[in-house]
Amino acid sequence: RQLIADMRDALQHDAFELYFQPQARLDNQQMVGAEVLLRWNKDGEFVSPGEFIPLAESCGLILPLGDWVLNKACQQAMQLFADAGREFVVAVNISPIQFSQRDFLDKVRHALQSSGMPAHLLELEITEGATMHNELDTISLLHELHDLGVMLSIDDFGTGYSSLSYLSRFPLHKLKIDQSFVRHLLSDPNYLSIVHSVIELGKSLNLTLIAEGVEEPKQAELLRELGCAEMQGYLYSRPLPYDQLLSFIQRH
Ligand code: G
Ligand code: G
Ligand code: MN
Ligand code: NA
Repeated sequence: RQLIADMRDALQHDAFELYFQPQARLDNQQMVGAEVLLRWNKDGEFVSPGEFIPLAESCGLILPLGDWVLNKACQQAMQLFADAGREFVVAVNISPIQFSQRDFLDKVRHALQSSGMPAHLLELEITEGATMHNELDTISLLHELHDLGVMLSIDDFGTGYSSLSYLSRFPLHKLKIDQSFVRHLLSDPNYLSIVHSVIELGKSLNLTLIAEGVEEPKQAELLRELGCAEMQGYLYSRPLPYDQLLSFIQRH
């Protein structure tokens, strides 16, 4: 496909850009982190990662692209901390294909070392399911990443089909409650029950909970009452390019 060739070209010519979506504590609205979201400006138009990430995964380009994102995220994070005069956690999405490579740990170590990024400020978002089919390898890799000091979160929590038993065996820090649950939180009691249960589960396992896709103040209020610690969504901020993130931080 032409789009694959265009992607290779874009990677060589720096046409990808990182956006950052701020994350906040629900009790005091303080910004605690930001998720890195990849953007591709293709001839003046943005192509959605929902479209090009699966394509990059299907042709292997996700590996050099994922490396680029990881390194760029650490470099820009260090620059942001300097420009903003404060530090926060920066979360990077990791494709299951990256995660299943033997040299993934080395890649992470390299990104930290070459940027000077402190490990505890880097969060890796992995998804349930695909990463977990080879459980023993997954567990040992997660422990090595944990020992390196990085934060580990489960993205889109609740949408995969893996058994929940991995939660007790993986050295995780955070669960990201998928936005599909948050979207129906106020209108559908079944979703309220699910979110309530996920929060209780996370709390009992000592995991930080962050709700994704929070768009309305009433959703934030209910999530806070239910015991969810953090939020991410349009209510707090859209994903922002570097300069806008910097002014967002300076305003908050
Ligand atoms: O930013 P947006 O909501 O359009 O992202 C759509 C999807 O693309 C989300 O599932 C998000 O996790 C994924 N995505 C965005 N940036 C990256 C990235 O750098 N790496 C990977 N693997 N996925 C990403
Ligand atoms: O799969 P992942 O959770 O990484 O995807 C995050 C995606 O969700 C990004 O593409 C981001 O643009 C999108 N997003 C972030 N906040 C909101 C929100 O409040 N509402 C909606 N509809 N999408 C959001
Ligand atoms: Mn994510
Ligand atoms: Na998600």
